Amino acid sequence: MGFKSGFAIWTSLLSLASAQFKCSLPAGDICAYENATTYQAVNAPNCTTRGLQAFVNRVPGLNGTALTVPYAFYIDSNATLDEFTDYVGASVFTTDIPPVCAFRVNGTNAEGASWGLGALLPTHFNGSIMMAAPDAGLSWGVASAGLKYAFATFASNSGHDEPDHVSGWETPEGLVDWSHRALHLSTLTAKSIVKAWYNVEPKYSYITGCSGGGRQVMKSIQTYPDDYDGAMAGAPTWWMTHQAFYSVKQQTIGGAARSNSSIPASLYSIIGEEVLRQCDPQDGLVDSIVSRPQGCFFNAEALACNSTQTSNCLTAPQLETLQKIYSDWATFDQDLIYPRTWYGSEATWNTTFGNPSGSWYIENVLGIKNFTAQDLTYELIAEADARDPAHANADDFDLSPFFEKGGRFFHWHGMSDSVVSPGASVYYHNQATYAALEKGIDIDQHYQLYLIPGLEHCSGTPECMAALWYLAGPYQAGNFFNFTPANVVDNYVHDSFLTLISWVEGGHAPSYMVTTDFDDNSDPMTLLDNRKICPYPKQANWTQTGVSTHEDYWDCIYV
Ligand SMILES: *[C@@H]1O[C@H](CO)[C@@H](O)[C@H](O)[C@H]1NC(C)=O
Ligand SMILES: *[C@@H]1O[C@H](CO)[C@@H](O)[C@H](O)[C@H]1NC(C)=O
Ligand SMILES: *[C@@H]1O[C@H](CO)[C@@H](O)[C@H](O)[C@H]1NC(C)=O
Ligand SMILES: *[C@@H]1O[C@H](CO)[C@@H](O)[C@H](O)[C@H]1NC(C)=O
Ligand SMILES: *[C@@H]1O[C@H](CO)[C@@H](O)[C@H](O)[C@H]1NC(C)=O
Ligand SMILES: *[C@@H]1O[C@H](CO)[C@@H](O)[C@H](O)[C@H]1NC(C)=O
Ligand SMILES: *[C@@H]1O[C@H](CO)[C@@H](O)[C@H](O)[C@H]1NC(C)=O
Ligand SMILES: *[C@@H]1O[C@H](CO)[C@@H](O)[C@H](O)[C@H]1NC(C)=O
Ligand SMILES: *[C@@H]1O[C@H](CO)[C@@H](O)[C@H](O)[C@H]1NC(C)=O
Ligand SMILES: *[C@@H]1O[C@H](CO)[C@@H](O)[C@H](O)[C@H]1NC(C)=O
Ligand SMILES: *[C@@H]1O[C@H](CO)[C@@H](O)[C@H](O)[C@H]1NC(C)=O
Ligand SMILES: [Ca+2]
Repeated sequence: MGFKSGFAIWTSLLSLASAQFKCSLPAGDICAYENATTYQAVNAPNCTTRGLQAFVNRVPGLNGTALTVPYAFYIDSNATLDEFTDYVGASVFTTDIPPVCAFRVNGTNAEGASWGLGALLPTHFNGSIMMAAPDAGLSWGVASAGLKYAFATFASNSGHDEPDHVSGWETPEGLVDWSHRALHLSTLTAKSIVKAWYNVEPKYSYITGCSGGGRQVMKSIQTYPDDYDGAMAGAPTWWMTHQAFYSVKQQTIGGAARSNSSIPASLYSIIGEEVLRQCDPQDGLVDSIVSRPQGCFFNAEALACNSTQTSNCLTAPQLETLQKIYSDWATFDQDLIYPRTWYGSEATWNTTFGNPSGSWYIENVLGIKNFTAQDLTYELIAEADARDPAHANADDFDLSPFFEKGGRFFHWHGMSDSVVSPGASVYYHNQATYAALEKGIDIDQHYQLYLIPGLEHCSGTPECMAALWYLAGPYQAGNFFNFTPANVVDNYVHDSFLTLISWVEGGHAPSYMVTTDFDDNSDPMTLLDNRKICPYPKQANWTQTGVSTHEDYWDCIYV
């Protein structure tokens, strides 16, 4: 069927959304997706490698890019889904999705770019698309979780399939692809495919990602403000040059392994328990969660060894190391190099502190081979900033081009993240606020930052805290669970992605979000409780007029 004749059929096939997009909000609340118009896949080819190849060959608007389709699967049941996930190794691909054609496209163009695009095109979609930002390879799990919203969904590979730390991709062109170009070209390819497939221009475009994917999201809205309308970035590694040196700093902060100043990993949980003992009540509620690590006065002496306590305690040189861990890293002039690790992140220190293991960015991107802690100097960081290969730092603080075309940016970060410091997100938000102020823009209407108490890097929480860290939305849902819990996803305050959609399409800037936790973190149907999280710099405070396990009894206040 040609694209032209498809148009006539499409106009006669406008149909209502299926009952699957059900909404259960109190009367008066926005629930745009209920009864939403959906569009049929009027021009869809047979979902085979051959059918898809013929289709992409004819997709207009790609200016002579070469597209190849290495594989395609039609998924109409959980059985075919298994076949597909086995093939692409996507362990958390969500089950119970609408029928989709799943395929990969490899693209190249004359400028030397190359990109891999994963596509999940349902037989009906509601006019909007979602991209899973590149992290390592194609994030099929995240893309699959976006199908819940009746979107056509995609994933980009940032130009290479292997994780970033596996070297081999860092050619000059590979660096540009990784920095921003592969995602941009994946986006243009996706939009052209959608237009040809459904005979309708994509209406709204969304993107989500965490960590390296969070950097890609930020780079996208900074470099190509027209690509997306709604962007969600978690724990972004936006400050690559400084992030990389901080990772080395973390590995060596206590000096040589087993020196008298190094803190053995066996003490991390003991430090974490003491932090919890002191900082938990300081936020106003003893609930095993450190909610205001920035405001905690921590007395590290409580951990000191003495004549009666000689084990499970810290010596004087170790206490000095601890002091360094909890302090911002700055130059002699007090310019910030990288923000400190926050109280309440100790449970993950075994992945970040100690164990010198090098840095792929310093070795393979900056090309400083056999880098060791002894080589670390301020001059080297300044040199890295000056070079910033392929300008991978997402450090443009002026988001006005994105704001002015109606773009909305939802930024989130866990307070218990020791991999990417939450302070790096605060720093970016502050700088972006100053840049917006200069242009007379009210930043809260366009960009909000949510710091989530007790959340580690992108997902998870320390065992001793059991904090509420789940904010739903495709990133967390698709990356960590293989299904989306229906009881969290149908309501826009409980699903951060619906919040973003309502913000973009309805102009409703959120005033808070809700996080959730579960009895059993591997089973998201076992909902335990909910709590408000607040747009920075506001913080959640229990009203004491009802249970602390329900979001209604929390306020967002300036502390
Ligand atoms: C969706 O349709 C049902 C049945 O017609 C109606 O009761 C409901 O109010 C509609 N929802 C919205 C958001 O328009
Ligand atoms: C799909 O495949 C069938 C059987 O091979 C063929 O008859 C049909 O023309 C194909 N349709 C499209 C749209 O390519
Ligand atoms: C093709 O060219 C048009 C016009 O210059 C441009 O807007 C579009 O982004 C290009 N598309 C790709 C995939 O390069
Ligand atoms: C094309 O896709 C396949 C995966 O099916 C991948 O192994 C291959 O490296 C890709 N080629 C390019 C140039 O990206
Ligand atoms: C697929 O699996 C989900 C979750 O396990 C289940 O709810 C659903 O009924 C299954 N769908 C089909 C078509 O078997
Ligand atoms: C598509 O669905 C989302 C939520 O699932 C909704 O907010 C949006 O309005 C829908 N878009 C269209 C064009 O119907
Ligand atoms: C720690 O080790 C250094 C170097 O070996 C030594 O000079 C210092 O006295 C030691 N400090 C303590 C408190 O043991
Ligand atoms: C020694 O340290 C432990 C805890 O580390 C503390 O409970 C105890 O009071 C201290 N004893 C003295 C004599 O300071
Ligand atoms: C780090 O510590 C946590 C909490 O004690 C534990 O669950 C995890 O397995 C440890 N990870 C490594 C790499 O040692
Ligand atoms: C780095 O170290 C490896 C072995 O440790 C050595 O073979 C190599 O020559 C070194 N490279 C440079 C550039 O010093
Ligand atoms: C938090 O709420 C409680 C109860 O309403 C109130 O007493 C307290 O002052 C609030 N905390 C702050 C920092 O405003
Ligand atoms: Ca607390």
